[in-house]
Amino acid sequence: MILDVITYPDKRLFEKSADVVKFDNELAKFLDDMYDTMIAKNGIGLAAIQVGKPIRVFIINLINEDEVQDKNDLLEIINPKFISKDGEIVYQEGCLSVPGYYEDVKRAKDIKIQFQDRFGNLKELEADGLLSVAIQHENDHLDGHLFIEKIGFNKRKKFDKEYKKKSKLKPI
Ligand code: QAP
Ligand code: CO
Repeated sequence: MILDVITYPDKRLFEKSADVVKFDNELAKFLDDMYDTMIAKNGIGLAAIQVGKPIRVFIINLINEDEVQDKNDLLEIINPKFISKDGEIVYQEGCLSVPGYYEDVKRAKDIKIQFQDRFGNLKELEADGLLSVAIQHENDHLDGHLFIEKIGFNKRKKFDKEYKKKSKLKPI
């Protein structure tokens, strides 16, 4: 089932999500719906709060070397905790909740996280490059943060002005 994606400036995007405690069929169904939604909207990452559910869950499905978005590469990350962050990387980010806007964001280059899978099993993952960026971007959603909070002051001013103009033109 494809869910509606909440867009900026919806206040729910600024709420902190709560830990998952029940690893049941309802969670499994929700993760499947998140995947369908991310694919339908042409995304590579999606956090639960973006579809209105304030739980510490996100999914990431990057494009591989053959330029295919393979479901076998799907990552389902629940209750993530950062173990380490090192170095710096600048990457041009976008977000399904801020459609049509892309800007450079500086983040840690190398990260290590601990998380749970859909069954509640504890896992560890080391990442760099785009996967590291995607994990940090999605983890920010769990704490109520968007990438537009990490762009410079002047870029943010310009964004607010342009985005307001755009939403005035949008039909309801
Ligand atoms: C987060 O972003 C991310 O504006 C996932 O019109 C960002 O899937 C991961 C999208 C940067 C890694 C690097 C955005 C689709 C998708 C749009 C997305 C749009 C259509 C964004
Ligand atoms: Co996002």
